[in-house]
Order: sequence, then C-alpha cells, then structure tokens
Amino acid sequence: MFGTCRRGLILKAIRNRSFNVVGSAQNEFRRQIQSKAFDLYGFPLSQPTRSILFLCDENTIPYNLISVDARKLETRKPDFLQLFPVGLVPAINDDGFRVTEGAAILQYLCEKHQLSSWYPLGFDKLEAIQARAKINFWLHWHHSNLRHSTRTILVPYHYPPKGLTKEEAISKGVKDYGRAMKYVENYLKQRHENVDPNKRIFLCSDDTPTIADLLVLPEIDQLNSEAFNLYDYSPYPNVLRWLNACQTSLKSYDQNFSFVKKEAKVWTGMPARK
Ligand SMILES: N[C@@H](CCC(=O)N[C@@H](CS)C(=O)NCC(=O)O)C(=O)O
Repeated sequence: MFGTCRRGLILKAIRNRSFNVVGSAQNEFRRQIQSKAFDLYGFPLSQPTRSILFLCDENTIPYNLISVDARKLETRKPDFLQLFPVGLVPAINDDGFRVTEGAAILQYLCEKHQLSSWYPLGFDKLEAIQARAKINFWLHWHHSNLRHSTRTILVPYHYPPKGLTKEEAISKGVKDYGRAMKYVENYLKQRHENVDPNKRIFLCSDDTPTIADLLVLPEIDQLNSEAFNLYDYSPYPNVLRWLNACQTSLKSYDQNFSFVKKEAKVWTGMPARK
C-alpha cells in the first residue's frame, strides 16, 4: 500500500515537473514573441492608427511607428503598396507577418498578447464567445456608420468638392453621422440607466474599456470643440459621459489626442487628391 502510494506521488511529481517544463517553455516562447517590436505604419491623426496606438501604449506593447501620412498620399507610394497592396493605414508588419484594417489588427494584438480584458479570449466558454460577439458588432458597424466622422465630414471639410462651400460639402455627412450618433446615444442611455453616475460604463464592459471603445473613440473625439470642432455633441449627454470615461481611464489619452488637437489648429488642407 505504502509502495503504491509512493509511486503515485513520484509519478505525480514527474508529471508536474514535465508540465512545468512545457509550461515554462511556452511562457518563454510567449515572452519572446511578445517582446519583439512590430512595425506600425500610419500617422497619429489617422483614426484607426490612433486605436492601435491606444492599445499598444495602454499595454506596453513594443512597436516602431513608421510614418505614412495618407494626406501626403504616402499610402500610394510603390514601396508601401508593395508591402500592403490595399494601400491603407494602419498596417502592421510583425516579423514578416502583415495585417491591415484597424479592427483586424486590434484583434490580432489582443490574441497575440492575451489581452482578454480588452477582447475576451477562448472558445470553450459561451460567455467569452458572446462577449466577443458584442464587441465584434461595434468593430463592424463602425465602418459604415461612425466612420462618417472622417469620410463625410473631416475629409470633405478640408477638401471640399469644386463649387461647394465647406459647410455645403459636409451637410450630408453631418446628417448621416447624426443618425449614427443617435443610435450610440440611445444605446448608452440604456447602459447608464440606474447606474451610479460616477461609475465608468463602456460600450461592452463596465469599469475598463475594450477594443470596441478604442475603435470608436478617435472618430468621436476628433470632431469635438477641443479639436476640429465640426460637430456639436451637446444633444448627446450619454455619449459625453462615455467620452469622459474613456478620457479618464486611458493613461495614454492626452498624449494620443494631443496630436489631433495640434493638427486641428494648423491643418487647412493638403493638395487635392487625384
Ligand atoms: N477600414 C480601414 C480604413 C483605413 C483608412 O481609411 N485609412 C486611411 C487613413 S485614416 C487611409 O489610409 N487612406 C488612404 C487612401 O484613402 O488612399 C481601417 O479601419 O483600417
């Protein structure tokens, strides 16, 4: 009896030991791939580039920012197109592995760095799968709704089509963006209902943000009165409360937003696009 028990203990110890060896090799592998800086192509006024910068700066993920300014048409240069034929920033090159599209990059980095509070990971828990689906909604809905902030307001304001005043050029964009803002306002109103006004509430989480907030935030804050001042958010108190929650919970917020504020003062337009 004693012998069997002892053998059992030894076997258990060996199993634990080998488990720990595999575990520590895995940790070492993870540490190696996570500590290597990747190349991030973009510029700090680009909204989805700002989202990636937020995620990296909040989590001390190392990166080299390689400036590719779409306003100077640098996304159309042959050396950039050779690496990224889609011709858009942000784009990353992670040791030869290339990804484009802001939302896809955010997901990739969360998975690689196991950032489950920013994007719940795992396939074995329905709770995580469903939490991810809620975030994915914002990652997809964003493109044809909140992206109006840039596509049909910010850009035409600086490059109005011939024969239109700046105000005429953005009037449809303001309407379309307003429709999206109403949706966000009503959504957040429900999220805030019966919740202590001091509590931070995010799009898909309480207390700390997720990548849904990081993708949406740069489209919203760039138009406010501190930056380009192209949209009046006063009819959206719940959006303003959410904005404040983002601003006060992201330690990299001021640095990230400072470039936008600075550009808003000096950017009067660039050569017209062909
Ligand atoms: N859906 C893309 C949009 C990317 C995008 O529109 N990037 C702009 C800069 S913010 C760009 O590279 N524009 C270059 C061009 O349109 O030629 C994403 O979310 O990453």
